[in-house]
Amino acid sequence: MIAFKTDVHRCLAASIGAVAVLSAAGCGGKEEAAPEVARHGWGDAAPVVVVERTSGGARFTDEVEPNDEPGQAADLVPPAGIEGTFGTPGDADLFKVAVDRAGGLRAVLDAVPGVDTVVQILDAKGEVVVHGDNGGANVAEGLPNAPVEPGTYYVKVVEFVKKKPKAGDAEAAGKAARAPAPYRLTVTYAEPPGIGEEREPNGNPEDALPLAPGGSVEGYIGWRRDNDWWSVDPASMLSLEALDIDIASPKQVKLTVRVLDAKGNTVLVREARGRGQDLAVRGWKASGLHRILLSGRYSSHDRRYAISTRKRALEGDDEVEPNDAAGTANPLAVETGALDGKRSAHATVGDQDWFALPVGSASVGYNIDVSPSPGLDVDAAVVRADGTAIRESANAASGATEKLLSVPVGAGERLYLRVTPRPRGASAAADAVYTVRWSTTAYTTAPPPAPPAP
Ligand SMILES: [Ca+2]
Ligand SMILES: [Ca+2]
Ligand SMILES: [Ca+2]
Ligand SMILES: [Ca+2]
Repeated sequence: MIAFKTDVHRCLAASIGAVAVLSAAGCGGKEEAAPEVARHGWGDAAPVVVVERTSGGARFTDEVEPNDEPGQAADLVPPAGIEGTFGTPGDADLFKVAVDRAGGLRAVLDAVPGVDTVVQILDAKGEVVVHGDNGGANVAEGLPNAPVEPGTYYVKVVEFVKKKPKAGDAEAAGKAARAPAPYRLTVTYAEPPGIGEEREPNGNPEDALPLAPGGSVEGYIGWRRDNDWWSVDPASMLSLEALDIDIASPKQVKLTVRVLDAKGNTVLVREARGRGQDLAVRGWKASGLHRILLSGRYSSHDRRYAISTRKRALEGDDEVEPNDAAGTANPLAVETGALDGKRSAHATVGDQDWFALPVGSASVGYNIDVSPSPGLDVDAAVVRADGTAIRESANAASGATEKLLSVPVGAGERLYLRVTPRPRGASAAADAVYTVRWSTTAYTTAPPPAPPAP
């Protein structure tokens, strides 16, 4: 039987089996290129006639069912495209790729109206190598640079359905039914990475690619649980220099960045509060090799993140990161024995700063002011090493100074000033700063003065 059809996307017929599909004029084809008719034998299936169209160097062919299992998958030679159809809800379509080089495979499934889709790359055994699921219905899915070696792989596109109706359950099948949904899939080899671009696989610390202090790199959070490792060796930095790190986020991804020391201990974490939020670390200073692990919720096949770093000469009272816990606290007093002083610090997304109050041989009181830049809202507290607060100040107004007055510190007692940016407004800005001013006063355990009436 020969079925004559033009554009499967407009003149869709559900009868694409092991039958022929031939292009003809008259139904508003979306590809203007003159179709070329070829005869293909796909696996053990009967030979079929397919219409070949081209777009951007990729040749498009029509999907042929059944193709839900690796053994049924039609061959696909990149660069190539498929025009297919999600037939029954939860339909899976597999295409077999004989990869001829080590590098990256790129697969992009255009947005399908009303259908939530997933794209995967499977290895020769049918195991999932990477899983792309960035969003719900009407969202393009893709994998920018799935790591491959020469050999057999499968590209799998599937409609995500919460619960596939059981075979024979006519009622459930009726509820889940929808019109056949055409789709367009493109599979190409990714461009080889240039200098400063990630090279997959880089999902393990030993695969970390170098990020030179003062340099920049780019990469994709390209699929679910894509972890990208970078290594930073601060050996080339001067003793008074620290690194400012900016991470520009793709708008689809909710990023997390971790800095780990050579032993694999996490020394610093910054987590975006939503998709597309940029991250920053200010004044990072370390000795020895460290690694940066970038990961994210959701992914992007078409937009890269960028990590850029800049060396900065520290002033004497500048904060040094990491200082997000008691164990890494900066000293509150820059000069030993001082009775008052000042510190300057940055408050970036997900940041917390700890400053250790001097341990004295006599009991003393502390007055501490924390003054944020306009638009920044911080909370300040004097706390023990375990985080329990001795005194807190949480003025809700942005840019308002937090005051901690006559905080008693006993002889030999170790306490900390903890500054936490509030998760709102300009607290997120990479250049939000605050100043800490402190002085000593008489030791008293009397309750602090009552706050002014609102
Ligand atoms: Ca199928
Ligand atoms: Ca990646
Ligand atoms: Ca800070
Ligand atoms: Ca900090």
